[in-house]
Amino acid sequence: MGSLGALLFLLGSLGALADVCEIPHVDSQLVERMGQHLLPWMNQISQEQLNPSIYVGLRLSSVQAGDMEAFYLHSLKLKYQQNILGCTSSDDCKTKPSMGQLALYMLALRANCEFARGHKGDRLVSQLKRFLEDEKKAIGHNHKDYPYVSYYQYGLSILALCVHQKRVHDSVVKKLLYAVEHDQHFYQGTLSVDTEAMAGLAFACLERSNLNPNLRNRITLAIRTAIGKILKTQTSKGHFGHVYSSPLALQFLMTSPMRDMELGTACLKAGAALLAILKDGGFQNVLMISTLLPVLNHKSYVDLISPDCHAPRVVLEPAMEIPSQTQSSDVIRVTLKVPSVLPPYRHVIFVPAGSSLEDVLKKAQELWGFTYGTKATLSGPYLTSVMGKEAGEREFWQLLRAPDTRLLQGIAEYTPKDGETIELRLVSW
Ligand code: B12
Repeated sequence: MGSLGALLFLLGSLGALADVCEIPHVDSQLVERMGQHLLPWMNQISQEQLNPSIYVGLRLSSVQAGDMEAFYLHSLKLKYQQNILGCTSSDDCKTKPSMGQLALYMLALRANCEFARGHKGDRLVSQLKRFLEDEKKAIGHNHKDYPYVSYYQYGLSILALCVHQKRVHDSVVKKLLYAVEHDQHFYQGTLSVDTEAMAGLAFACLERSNLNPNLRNRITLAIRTAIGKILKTQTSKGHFGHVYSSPLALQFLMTSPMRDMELGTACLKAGAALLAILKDGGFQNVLMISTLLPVLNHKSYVDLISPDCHAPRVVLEPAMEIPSQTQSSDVIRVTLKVPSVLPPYRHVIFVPAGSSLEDVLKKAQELWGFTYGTKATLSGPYLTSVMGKEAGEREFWQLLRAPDTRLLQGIAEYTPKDGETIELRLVSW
């Protein structure tokens, strides 16, 4: 705490000098440690585990995975091109990637300095444009309805097409502009910093590439609006929203050419807070790490407009095997509560200290009549059903610590403390 205080004090004085968005100097060993977390994932090339975000994160970072990188991209191409081009029967189509996954794949191609060209490239681009048109229709003329998927993936898809210099119709961009102008990126009364930042990244790309000249002024204004809204979410600790929203927020804020003391100081503070958490080993999720690595290298997805594919990057060595720590024999008590089903479920579960929430759910399923289902996503296992009840359209099973604190991590990463009550609540979003 003492050293963080000193760091913040130092930044306070530095703040007087910072008027663009930068983060404090990052120790290269820390970056390497972050990168090493991704290496085991690069050996997992099953369809379900392949994650274009890992590839993008590494290519925009100061570290590299050597030959594994080319092989990983090759596996991504096999998966995505087969899914898009080879989708002849309805069975094949079931595994079709979502709009956002397709967009991330396009970012991965660009991260390797490739443009979507030729027959395969055209199919990709038209597929993504079709998705966007469908989303636009779902939002409706009066902007009052919701996209089928999310505004996050809407912004991500515009960004992906933009870095490939593919123009989308003004009407598609206008939906995202309206959403930023009219505070539509709020869920349960809180701004989704990630969604706002993704929209901001898309606008920053459109502004630089001038792909929609008729909307230029509106885009510039929306960027300022998004910056203002994100700055307002900064917590006393320094995070934008919270710790896991800060990486994408910083990517966006870093794209701003605006010289502004408030922005400069806010970024230094957010960067210092993030670095303190990294030093404590606070980031484990691969998706999070892959979003953070570009920030540590002062890059963002917008740099994929003209990526530097020859930038020197340090080759990562696999992390040294740390002798497995003697497992704590302590047992903790966690109460699992599900009020959204009839009869409501409530049980005390005993698990070894350090167990994840997923371990608690497994134990409850094994011994205490609990059932649940998950689906694999790029962020890890996502809870889809509880006690046989599937979350419906625009619903999800929210994870909370009683009485009412929303968890910031998913079931695979959150580790409950002794005596905690975890609630699974079916809510609309
Ligand atoms: C939109 C969104 C949601 C929507 C998803 C529904 C939808 N139709 O899109 C809703 C509101 C339901 C949601 C719920 C949750 N979310 Co959310 N979500 C996002 C957001 C903004 C975009 C996801 C996305 O589209 N990615 C792009 C596509 C291409 O990737 P994908 O893997 O195919 O996307 C799917 C998964 O991301 C999944 N998903 C969404 N959230 C989460 C969270 C976890 C932990 C997992 C495993 C999966 C998952 O839904 C997406 C659509 O199917 C991200 C922000 C981000 N930076 O990723 C946060 C984010 C992934 N969510 C987060 C969290 C914490 C949650 C919750 C755990 C919150 C809670 N306390 O309940 C729950 C999940 C609970 C569960 N049932 O397992 C965190 C995860 C942080 C971390 N440490 O890993 C993120 C990064 C936001 C943040 N900055 O904190 N989320």
